[in-house]
Amino acid sequence: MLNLQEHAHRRWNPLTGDWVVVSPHRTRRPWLGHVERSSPSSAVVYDPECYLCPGNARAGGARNPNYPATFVFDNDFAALDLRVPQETCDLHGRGLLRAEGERGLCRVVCFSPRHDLTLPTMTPDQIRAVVDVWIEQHEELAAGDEIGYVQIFENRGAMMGASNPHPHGQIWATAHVPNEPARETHSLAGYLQLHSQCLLCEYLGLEEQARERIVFESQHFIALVPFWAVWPFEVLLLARRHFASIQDLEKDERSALAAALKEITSTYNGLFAADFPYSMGFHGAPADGQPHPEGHWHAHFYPPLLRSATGRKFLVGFEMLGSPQRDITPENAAARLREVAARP
Ligand code: H2U
Ligand code: ZN
Repeated sequence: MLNLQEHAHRRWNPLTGDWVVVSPHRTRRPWLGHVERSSPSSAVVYDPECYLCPGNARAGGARNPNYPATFVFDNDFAALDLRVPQETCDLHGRGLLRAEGERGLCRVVCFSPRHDLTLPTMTPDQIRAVVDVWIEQHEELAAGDEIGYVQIFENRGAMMGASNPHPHGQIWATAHVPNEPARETHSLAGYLQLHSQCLLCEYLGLEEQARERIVFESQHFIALVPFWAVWPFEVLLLARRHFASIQDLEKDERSALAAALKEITSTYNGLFAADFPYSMGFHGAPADGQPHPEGHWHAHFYPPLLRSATGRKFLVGFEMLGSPQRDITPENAAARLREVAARP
């Protein structure tokens, strides 16, 4: 009989339709990597060289105000703008070389004026202010006629491409729905049509029964290592209530989200006693003005670390050319995170 803690197998991601190969027996193989110390987090409250600190100059001549809490600005090196022609083209007319103009906006969100803070070291109230800014930004950007999706995210740590330790995230608002939320929306809509149920509400219920992959729970949120996780310590943060957009978060849910973000990032930092890099972001319904009964708002955390503060997982070789693969099972990863989360 197939034993998911022992035999090689593949697991299906119902949100994307992808498969991930799991090889639990390989965790017993000898490992030749070694544990190094990671660079300590920034100790200075203000860095005169930082382009995100209050009062400092940014590239392109703008200067940041002396902001007391959060600060949002248009990215000086925006990948997208609103002026491109909304045209499609099909080079040679064979349907193979297709392209279309992509309009959009890119913003940077400073979470705090303090250069040395991070989500795990900010207070829940300070993070709540960031949640409020994300909601305001989503409201403003999603209301734009030309915007079809608003992607809020944070890259943390040089390993994940963050350019600066100053606590900040980004928002990209695009005319088209990007690949990942488009696939999720398609799967969620298909499931609703077939089962008259929300895929993620059902999944949440199954995880509550199984209790194998939960990292922590609160009144409004549940954080778990999904059954189909690709990254070793990937976390899916699910809202308990069924709603489609970050704009639907009620007051107590906003505070609960702030608390959950602090909990997840603190747990990550506790795992290898070091600053834990990750990309995190929110998925909700497209901003197309349509009702999205299938949408169930959630956050994904994709951290690259595997064995230590410097030992990362690479998605190369078979993973680039075939399917993603993992050794440590999601159940095992959840147990390790749960242990850290439970520490006083
Ligand atoms: P990341 O650390 O996630 O790369 O985000 C920082 C963003 O800040 C990055 O997208 C922008 C970069 O384009 N930036 C400015 O808008 N102005 C600057 O003066 C430097 C960096
Ligand atoms: Zn700074």
